[in-house]
Amino acid sequence: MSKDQNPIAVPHGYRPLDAASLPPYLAEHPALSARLGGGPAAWQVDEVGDGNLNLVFLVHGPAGGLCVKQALPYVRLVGESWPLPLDRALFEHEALVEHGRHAPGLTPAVYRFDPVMMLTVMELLEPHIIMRRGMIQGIRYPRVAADMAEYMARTLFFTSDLGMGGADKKARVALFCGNTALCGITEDLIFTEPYMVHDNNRWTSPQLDDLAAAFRADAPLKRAVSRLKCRFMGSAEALIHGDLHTGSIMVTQEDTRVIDPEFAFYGPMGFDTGAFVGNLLLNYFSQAGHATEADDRAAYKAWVLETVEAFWLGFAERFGALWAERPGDAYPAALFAGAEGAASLARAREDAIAALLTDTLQFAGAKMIRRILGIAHNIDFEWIEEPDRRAACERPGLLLGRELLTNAAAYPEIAAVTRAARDIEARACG
Ligand code: SR1
Ligand code: MG
Repeated sequence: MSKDQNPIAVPHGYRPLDAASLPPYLAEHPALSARLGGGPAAWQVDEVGDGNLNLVFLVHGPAGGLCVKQALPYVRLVGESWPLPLDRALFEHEALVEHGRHAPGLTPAVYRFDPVMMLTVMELLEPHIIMRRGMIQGIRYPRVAADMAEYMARTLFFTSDLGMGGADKKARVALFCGNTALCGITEDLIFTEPYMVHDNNRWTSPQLDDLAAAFRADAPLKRAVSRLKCRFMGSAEALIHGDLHTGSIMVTQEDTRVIDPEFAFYGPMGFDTGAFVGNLLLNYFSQAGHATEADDRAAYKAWVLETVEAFWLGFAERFGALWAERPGDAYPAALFAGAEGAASLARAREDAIAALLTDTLQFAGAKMIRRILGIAHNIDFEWIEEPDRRAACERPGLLLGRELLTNAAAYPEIAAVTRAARDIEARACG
């Protein structure tokens, strides 16, 4: 489709900004100018968007900084031949504000949303870096497991039927139902394309041709991923971030912030927890590709798996505690009176969290496979230049992804998953 045929609705007055046009735009808004200090001539603007979809500007002034994210009417990764609705910026803003309310201090502050320019002006996070980039360098983040456990426990619990009233929740479900284009991307790119011949797919070839072909012919795997796709499409459990990989997390040693919830909608909680776990596991497998003579990355790999375990155990504990403190409409207190009732409700909580671990592992598996066989890859692997070395890291990632997707119930404890990661890697290298 050419640019002229692009059917995306563009609000009157919308124009993509650049380093020259952003300062005059910001100067029109006194509250924003005041944060920067001085005038437009003194503001340094850098466009740093390295994601797949948007423009991202970092602006520095004499008194402070801002981050500006603007939606483009097409997929940046591909170009104008792939149109994409601008209203994703609206859903992102709604989710940023709501998740920020439920998980204070774990998202960037939002200063302004412009529904014509489809841009959000946010707190400039400095000296934070994208977690994925830090992990590739082998940097440990001591807070990240607990912070991500807290973020997901709070955002998922308080937007679910466990933590809010039924009528309010249905109104929020209705609002986020409009984010169909971004849900469609996930449905196609994660749950469908990697399992078929498709122009969008790519992998390290010819090294992984055998596994790509085997997955396309794998009936149990295709049944499992299709069941999961159906869960993704039909389970309005909570307001999920929708793209919670390690590229959507900004970190320092002391601070963790979750950014970029433009894929947000009411979906299965395990999609968020699984995205985080799956991307940690992918990083684990990539470490051998970043090892040097001076650092074999063995200690860092152990830290990555400790982080997987600490995240899940922390999440389960915090989610269960919120539920115990604040029983909502879905499990009415009237049904669980007295000591026997309390024990029965505790059992219900344990069962639900155990089921959520199974969902988490299945979604983690799907996320791992799509980043190796689908259109959008991770720099954890992409930055391993030598194809044989890269494929040797990707192969165990694919194998564990398949195992989690098809056999998640065999992993009732998170420690069994980290053990499987070590075993699969050892077998692939042995
Ligand atoms: C065409 S968009 C590809 C991917 O980028 C985003 O980060 C999402 O993960 C999406 O699937
Ligand atoms: Mg993103």
